[in-house]
Amino acid sequence: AAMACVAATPAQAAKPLTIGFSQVGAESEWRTANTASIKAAARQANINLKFADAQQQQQNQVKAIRSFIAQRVDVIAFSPVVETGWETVLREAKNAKIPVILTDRAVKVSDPSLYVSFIGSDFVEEGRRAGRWLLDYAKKNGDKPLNIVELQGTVGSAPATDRKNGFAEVIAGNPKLKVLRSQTGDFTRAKGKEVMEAFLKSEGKNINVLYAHNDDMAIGAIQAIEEAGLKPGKDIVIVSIDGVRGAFEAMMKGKLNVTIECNPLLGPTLMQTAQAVAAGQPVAKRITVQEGVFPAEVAAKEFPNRKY
Ligand code: GYE
Repeated sequence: AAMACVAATPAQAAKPLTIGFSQVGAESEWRTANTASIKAAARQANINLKFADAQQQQQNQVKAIRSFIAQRVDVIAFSPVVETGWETVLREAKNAKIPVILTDRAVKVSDPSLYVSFIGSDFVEEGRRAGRWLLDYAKKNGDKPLNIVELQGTVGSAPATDRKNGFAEVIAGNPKLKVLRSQTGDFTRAKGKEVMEAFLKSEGKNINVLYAHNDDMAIGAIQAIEEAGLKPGKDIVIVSIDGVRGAFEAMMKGKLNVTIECNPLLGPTLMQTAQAVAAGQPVAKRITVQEGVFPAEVAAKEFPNRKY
C-alpha cells in the first residue's frame, strides 16, 4: 500500500482503517459490480481492505471472519450467503470488540446486537414489484390464466426467500396466476439454464411466464428457451431482478420483458458507515437503497445511464 502518511506530520497521520470483507462469491453480474464498488470505495477512502471470496460457501465465510478476528481488523463486513448459522462466529467478533456490518444480505440472529448495521435492498419489496408488474401484464392481456415457473436464488439466502415471498403475496391477488414449478438455480447462468431445460421438459408449452430471482438465471434460461425452439419474451414472458447490463441487452433484443432493479453499488455507503462506527459515532441499524423497475419499453433509453 502507498504510504500516504509519509508527508503528514505525526499528529495528523491517522492510521488507515482496516476492514475485513467476506464476499459471497462471483456468481452473477450483480456480484461482480458489488465487488468492484466495494474495492473502489475502499481505495477512494484510503481504507485498507482485506477481501475474501467465499465461493458461495458459508464455511468459507466463517473461516474468513475468524481470520479477520485473529488479525484484529478494525471492522468486519460481510454479505452472508445464507441467513442462519451465524450466532457463534458473530459472538466471537463481539467478544473481540470488533464491530460487524452486514452488506447486501441479511442474517437471522436472536441477538440483534451481534451486528451494528445492515446496508442493502428490501428484497421482499423487489419480489412484490415483480408480482405487481405481472398482475398488470395479465390485466392488459385479457386476464387469461398464466402458468408460471420460478427460478429461485440460493436456498436459504435472504434474497431468495424474500423475493419468493414478496412475489407470492402479490400474485395471490389474481387466482388465474399459478406457479407450476419453483426450483433453485443458485443465482448462476449455468444453473438457470439447466433448471429451465428441466422445466421445459416436464411442462413444455404450458409455461407462460418465467419469474427468475436474478437476471443471470433469466439469461441462462433464455438460452434454454431458444434451444427448445421457443421465443423468450414472447412465447414465455420473463420477469427478473437486478437490472444489470446483460438484462438491458436482453430487453433491447425483445428477449426479457422487465427487470426489477437491485442496486449493487454499496461500496461508498459501506465505507462511510465503517468510518463512523470506528469513530464511535451512531449509525442506522438499517440502511436501504432506492431502486426502480425497468420494463423492456424503456430499456434502450435507459441503457446509456446504467452504471453496472
Ligand atoms: O440479486 C444476485 C446475486 O444478494 C442481492 O445475489 C444479491 C443477489 C443478487 O447473486 O444476482
